[in-house]
Amino acid sequence: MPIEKNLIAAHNDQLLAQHTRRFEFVAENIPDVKSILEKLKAFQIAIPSWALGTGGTRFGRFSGGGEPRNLEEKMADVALLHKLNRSSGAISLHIPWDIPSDHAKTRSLAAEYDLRFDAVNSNTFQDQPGQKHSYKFGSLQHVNRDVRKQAIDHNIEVIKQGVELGSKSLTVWLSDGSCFPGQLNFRKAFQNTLEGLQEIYAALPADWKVFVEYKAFEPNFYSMTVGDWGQSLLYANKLGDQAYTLVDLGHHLPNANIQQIVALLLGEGKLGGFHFNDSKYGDDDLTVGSIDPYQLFLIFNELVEGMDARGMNHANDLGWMIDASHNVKDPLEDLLQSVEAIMIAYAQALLVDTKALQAAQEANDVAKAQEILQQAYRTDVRPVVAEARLQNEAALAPLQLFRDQKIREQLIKLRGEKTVATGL
Ligand SMILES: [Mn+2]
Repeated sequence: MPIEKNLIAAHNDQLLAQHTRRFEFVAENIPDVKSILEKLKAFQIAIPSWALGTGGTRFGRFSGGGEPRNLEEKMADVALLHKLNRSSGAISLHIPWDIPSDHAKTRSLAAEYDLRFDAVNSNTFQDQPGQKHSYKFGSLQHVNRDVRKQAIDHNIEVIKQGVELGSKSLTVWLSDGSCFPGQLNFRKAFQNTLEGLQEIYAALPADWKVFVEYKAFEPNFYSMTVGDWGQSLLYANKLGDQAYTLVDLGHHLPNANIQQIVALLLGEGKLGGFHFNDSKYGDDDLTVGSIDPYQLFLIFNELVEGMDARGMNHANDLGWMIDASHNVKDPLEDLLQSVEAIMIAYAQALLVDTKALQAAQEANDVAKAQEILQQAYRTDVRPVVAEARLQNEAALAPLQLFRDQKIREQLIKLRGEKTVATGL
């Protein structure tokens, strides 16, 4: 269900005068606004194939209408988001929920939509129909070699699927761990997992990366075998140069200083990818920036500072993805809000007067350092982000256009009132 270019142009025409006034007002005080706009225009955030349906909790799922029923429709939804904001030019597939039946066809559809394939994701946290061994007691950590082998083979299969699509990375998130004291020998679980990851690593093409994602708790509640960034970094260091840690914002214990974790991982050259979401209590999978936009800004401040220090390309050198579910919102509206929140935090981080901040730090001028950060954070950069969209021929106000065009209603007409996307 494509949105025509002329609809976007008409929408922009309507908002242009107001936008120009707002943009000129803020741009006047940003000396390098042109280079910030170029960075914003280049920045792309991958949409995971599982985020396009209404998510659920352990207790229930209340599907919305017009959800995508297959991979082609999921790609169409991402294409729609990308048309609206030109910042969602990648899709991240989850295997086995989204195994392409025809790779050439899937690739050409992606090219038509101007989408690339971001990291592919394996799944050893569920048992699939017909699966020989159960992951009830873990996958790569499992005491039984046959179960571990099955999990390794699955990950290698996911790499093969990714190669067919032109993806360049594999994300491994393991639900492995234990629910009760005594259930698991921690050291053996770590060793089994490491050996499994080593076999998977050996199957990586030379130009691929593997991301080891960690999570503090859930579904296991006593221990997680990749439970924090330290454990993930241990695996990544032992695996080799193609292995990196992946930071999912929701996978920390409350009040964790994620910005510091990001800074240290970047400093070690071991930060590979990012999963954006927001949370109040744990892995809540809420809309990015909906709970703590200041923390998101502080994280981006470390990302920008750390990437610049290493001469990295902001747009391409890390994997950026949203990883959230939407229990009570339209998934597409939620994703538009999430991308907007990421772009705002990124733009604010680009505004930070780095030289002045470094000088304040060197002088132990704590108050000044805080002023510098908050000066950037409290700047309303929404018109700057909108201007980047305008220059990319996207919509000045994507969510408004989505609603004005009654896109969800059209999707319901097209796909039906009761459709359920594969995923969580
Ligand atoms: Mn994640």
